Amino acid sequence: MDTKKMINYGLWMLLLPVFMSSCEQKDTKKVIEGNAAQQVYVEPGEYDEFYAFMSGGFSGQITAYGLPSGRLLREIPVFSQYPENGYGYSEETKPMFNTSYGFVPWDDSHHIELSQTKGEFDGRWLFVNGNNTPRIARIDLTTFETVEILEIPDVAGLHCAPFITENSEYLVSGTRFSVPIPQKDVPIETYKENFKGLINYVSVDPEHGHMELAFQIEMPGFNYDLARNGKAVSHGWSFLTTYNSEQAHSLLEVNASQKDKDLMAIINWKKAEQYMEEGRFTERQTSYFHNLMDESSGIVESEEKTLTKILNPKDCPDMVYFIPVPKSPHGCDVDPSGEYIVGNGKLSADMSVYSFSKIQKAIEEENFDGEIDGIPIINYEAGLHGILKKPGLGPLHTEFDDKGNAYTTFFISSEVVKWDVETKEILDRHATYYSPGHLVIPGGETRKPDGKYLVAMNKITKDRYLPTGPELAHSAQLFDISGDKMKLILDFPTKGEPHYAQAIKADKIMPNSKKFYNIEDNTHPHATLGEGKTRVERDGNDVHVYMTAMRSHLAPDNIEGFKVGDKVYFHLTNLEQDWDVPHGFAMQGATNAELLVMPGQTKTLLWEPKKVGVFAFYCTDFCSALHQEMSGYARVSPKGSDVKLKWGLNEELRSGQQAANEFYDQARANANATASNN
Ligand SMILES: [Cu+2]
Repeated sequence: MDTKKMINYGLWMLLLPVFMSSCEQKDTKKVIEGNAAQQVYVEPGEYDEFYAFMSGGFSGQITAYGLPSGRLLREIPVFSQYPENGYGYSEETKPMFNTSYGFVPWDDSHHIELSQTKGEFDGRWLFVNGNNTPRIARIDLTTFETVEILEIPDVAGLHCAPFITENSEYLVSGTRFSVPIPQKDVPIETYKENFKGLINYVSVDPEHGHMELAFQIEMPGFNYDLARNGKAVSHGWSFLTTYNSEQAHSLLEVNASQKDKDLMAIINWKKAEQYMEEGRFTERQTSYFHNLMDESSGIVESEEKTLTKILNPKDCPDMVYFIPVPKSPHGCDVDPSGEYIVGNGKLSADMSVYSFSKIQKAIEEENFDGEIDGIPIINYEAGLHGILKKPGLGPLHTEFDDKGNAYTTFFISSEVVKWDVETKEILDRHATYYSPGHLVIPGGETRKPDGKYLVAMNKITKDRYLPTGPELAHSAQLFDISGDKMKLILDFPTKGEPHYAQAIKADKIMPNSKKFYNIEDNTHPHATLGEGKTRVERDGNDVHVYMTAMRSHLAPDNIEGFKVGDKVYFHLTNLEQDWDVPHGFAMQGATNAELLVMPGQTKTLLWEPKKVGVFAFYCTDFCSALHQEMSGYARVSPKGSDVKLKWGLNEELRSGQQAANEFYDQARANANATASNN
């Protein structure tokens, strides 16, 4: 096929879903079967059976839904600033976005991974990757808060992440775009000489969940796309699909689709651990950031790391292998037994299912077809369990139920196909509306799937909902998979562009959900643990307001003595000790966002007044019948004015504190005078 034909072919493949979806439009309203309404109806006051966590794609966030209702429970901010609660705007959380590139307040979140113990979800943490400025985040499932972000150095487009091992030993990731390592100024056409890939192993502390970059494996300059780790029999191994084994660097839709087969990387990480212990790694200077929240103060500490440890397959035999996988693979999924690995070639008519025991046998017998950069290529047929012949067009992802069945999404033919993993027999197929990417079955990537529901995450929405202008919400579709045939029972819109999701039984999370923060445990250095301790302190141009919130007032609520050019830090402590009573804080003209402070917590908003006058602040969260009264005034005087700090509540500006402050000002002036004399 010449290049022009290839381009036409590429265009045709792109347009196909649009044609197919418009042909199917007429039938889409008649696809509901059985008692769908009863199956998804959760009575008022009742809870859903599962939590489903969906990545937000270009929103950078995660959303939590209830299943089967499809009700949106919460958006969890992760990689993007979130004015709704001040995440990434408050002084405590700004450092969460520190990277080796500086402050990066947005990313593209793709793959959700729940923590696992013995191959089952344990409900402790949630991990998700940032695709663009490569990072991995951890969310604490007792608070639904992002508590940690670790940058991954020397990779680009961390799409292939953060896939977890069955006891949460590691989060495995691979670079989507190979780059010069270390970064340097070279012509792009020197790709083959200068560009390399890295596969990264991040360890997870079993007690606290803290992440650490354990080691990186140097790999050929391919594009590493998706991964899964072995489980049960294959525990200790990772499987990663790669594309662009052509090592093209331009017009990838054509140039990276030349070969009939790409490669799946197979890594023995137990062996890698052994080589690490033996010291067979090299160290390289680099830069990446580790941002960790202290959960008792709510303050994020940011640390730059400068060293990484690299394992090279050339020095570490029996650690990395390749096996061919049909044209432009995407998903790479391991069944609950750990024996079967499904490789989906986006541009291939068939799907390859590999057998872990056959792969092991081929390795033992050295049944290899050459090597790349010292990495043996396992003979394709030797590792194969079998081929699923023409199951559909554009296979992307596979999940599993608890009865030995696999479910694969087909982007181009817009359907989910159910098939038997052992016999490779196709059992059922059901249209989706339209063009599904990932799919999720609760526990579908673990050793214990719950084969009750399946959610297809569709990339194209078109006519499914009332139109909302050119941009439509992406769409999820819930299927009942408890019987022989899949039944479509619900459509619901989603936020951003969900890529992957994971769903977990609600009872694994609900009992541990935090209701409020104990105020006695608040170790924030600017906490105000009682209304009597509220005060305002000046330190040069920095002014610290120690403020409290309690239904229904902020203390102090009248503050004078701010000056143009000041940096005012409002440290607001919510003194409430009850569930569901956050207080908000918004300052007129502040150039960031509000704060939303949970009971028992302290959060800080920076305000830099630019104008003289009296400005209002107020609580933003409707907290009581007198919420509208929960407000105050801040007086701003000209730069250099001699208006002294005064603050108070109930118009009784505290003269005692005022006197104390004058004394403090005088002491500071004396100290400054002494300092400048020396
Ligand atoms: Cu309030």
